[in-house]
Amino acid sequence: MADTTGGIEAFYLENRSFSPPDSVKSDAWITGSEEYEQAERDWQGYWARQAGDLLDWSKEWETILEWDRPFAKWFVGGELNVSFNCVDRHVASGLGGRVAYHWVGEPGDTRTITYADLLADVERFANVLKGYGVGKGDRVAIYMPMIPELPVAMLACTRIGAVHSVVFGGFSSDALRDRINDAEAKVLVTADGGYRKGKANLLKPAVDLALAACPSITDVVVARRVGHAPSGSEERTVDMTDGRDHWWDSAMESVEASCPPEAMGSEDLLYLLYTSGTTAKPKGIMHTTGGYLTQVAFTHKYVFDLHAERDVYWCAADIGWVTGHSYIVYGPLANGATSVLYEGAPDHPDKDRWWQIVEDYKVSILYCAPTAIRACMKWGTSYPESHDLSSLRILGSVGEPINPEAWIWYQTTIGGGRCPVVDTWWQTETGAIMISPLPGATTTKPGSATFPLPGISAQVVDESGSPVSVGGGYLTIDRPWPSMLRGIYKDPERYQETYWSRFEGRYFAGDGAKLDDDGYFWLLGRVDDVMNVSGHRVSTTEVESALVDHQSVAEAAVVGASDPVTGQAIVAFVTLKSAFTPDQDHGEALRSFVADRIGKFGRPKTIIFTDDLPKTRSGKIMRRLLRDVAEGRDLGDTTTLADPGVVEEIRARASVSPTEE
Ligand code: 7RM
Repeated sequence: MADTTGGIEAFYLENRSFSPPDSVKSDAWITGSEEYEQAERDWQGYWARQAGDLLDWSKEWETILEWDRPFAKWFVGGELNVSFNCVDRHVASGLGGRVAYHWVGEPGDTRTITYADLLADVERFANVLKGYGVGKGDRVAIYMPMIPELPVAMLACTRIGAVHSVVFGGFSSDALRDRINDAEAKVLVTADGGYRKGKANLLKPAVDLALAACPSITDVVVARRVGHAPSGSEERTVDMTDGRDHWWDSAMESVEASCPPEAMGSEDLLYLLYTSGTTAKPKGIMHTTGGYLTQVAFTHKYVFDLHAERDVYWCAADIGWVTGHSYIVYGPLANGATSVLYEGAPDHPDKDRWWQIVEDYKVSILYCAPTAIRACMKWGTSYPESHDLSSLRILGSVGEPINPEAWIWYQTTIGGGRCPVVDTWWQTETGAIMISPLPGATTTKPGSATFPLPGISAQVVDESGSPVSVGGGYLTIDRPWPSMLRGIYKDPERYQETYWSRFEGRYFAGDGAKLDDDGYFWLLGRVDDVMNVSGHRVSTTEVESALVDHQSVAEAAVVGASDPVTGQAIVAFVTLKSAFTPDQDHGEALRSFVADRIGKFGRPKTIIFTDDLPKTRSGKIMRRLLRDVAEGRDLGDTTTLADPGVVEEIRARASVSPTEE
């Protein structure tokens, strides 16, 4: 991770703080502290007001909140439909011609999808799903690139009350298989592939491999993306299994055009999203309907100061992660926003691709991860400087701590010094933004996520769970919020144990944080065994268990080492069984083995072979030491080691290990 502790104070002293310019203040939705005070006086009433103001309900709720810790139910008795709120109501109020998505394919092809287009597609696809027997509560797995069919498939599920489980397109077939099986999904929606870094990344072969061991799947819908290159010149054959696999376009032609939305209970399951925990088994995070949509709509409107009639909003995440669920699909659509949806990489065909898109579409709100900002910094200012970025008004950051240097570069080089930067802290589990400045209201400090939003109650606590008023500790939340996870699918004990047991009466987020003298929150990164690579969560245990599944591996320990661009990089220490030779080729073989198990993003950047791992006398691997070795630091206290010599040996090896380019 980039430096987030020692240097901050010094940096902050030089750069002071940034107050929103008057141009933002003049029409900002929230301009003062009254909003926070109001929300504090009656936080349940505050959320109820948001739910009523921002959403259309077909039936009013009876109870705002039922809280039987750690199980929350929001807006109990209320009914609504998510696709109706995201699409129909905008069309009905005369906004059918408004663009929902300016879609940009990586090869340069584009599509414009209005709210009326979206409605037509969602209704038809809902009928396609119904045709395969999908009904309320059934799970639908979605494994797709960033093409318009992806939000259409998600919204179609919500229209008929089916539960989607989107699996990021970068996951391997094994990871896809495990997620489908845990959710017992009935239907899989996919595509033949997608474009990334100039190449067609094929998905269907991975799907076929996975489905050999997914007994619950009866039907597969395949959208065409790479089967025909945009030029029409390149043909690809895609294996289709008779009776199981259906092309998206022919399926859409053979169904009725209209499909009425189902009224869903506020607490009906909306989606599952699998996320890495501290064990090898991913957790199916459950989000429900009314509270989730309330908080994503609320945060999308106020954190980004959205004025839907004139803003062009771009969240450069992938829909396969929670950021895309909440801030590419549900938040922006609930608010009737116009978004950019981009398929590919930021450096294809050249390193100015993002800035070209900002210029072409006059993007006014940009939301991305610090890892992308740091990559752009590394590429140099000439790329952004050769484009007109004057349309930008608000800049957002998410996924990792943003170091002050990157914050300031973002604010000045990209934002021209006039745009507030909103550093938004939240998690798959929180569903929506929890800690963030409000542009127009909050004076920011470079590198701080500032304060919990109105209605949110977060504290930094010490080892014993007592709140600290200044200084470092553990980030916790002490009362329910509307978009909070409702649990882990099929595992209520793990939910309680993982999130609500470390500190009495508190949700523990897994993050360290610090409060400064002014009460500003500074996020310090994970305190558990979860790595953060380019804003993607990867569990050390998950990578370790993939490695030890390889026939040659005796033992493996994985750590996240600081990386100037990706935040953390995965470094694996591997002990081979004696019949195998630790060399460069073998390192490559292990890296691709892990890529097959988890996906390319979970592949170790470096593998260090060692005859032994440093362990405490009780046999616990000393990760802190391994991290020190991986980061080339001096070793601290090694006296609790069973065999201190091991570290020196590992250190000698670290300098000759195979490392990615
Ligand atoms: C939205 C998302 C969650 C973890 C979280 C943190 C880290 C996210 C920030 C951040 C510092 C931020 N969901 N994190 N946002 N750290 N400042 N603004 O990323 O479930 O994939 O990851 O990401 O460690 O616990 S996630």
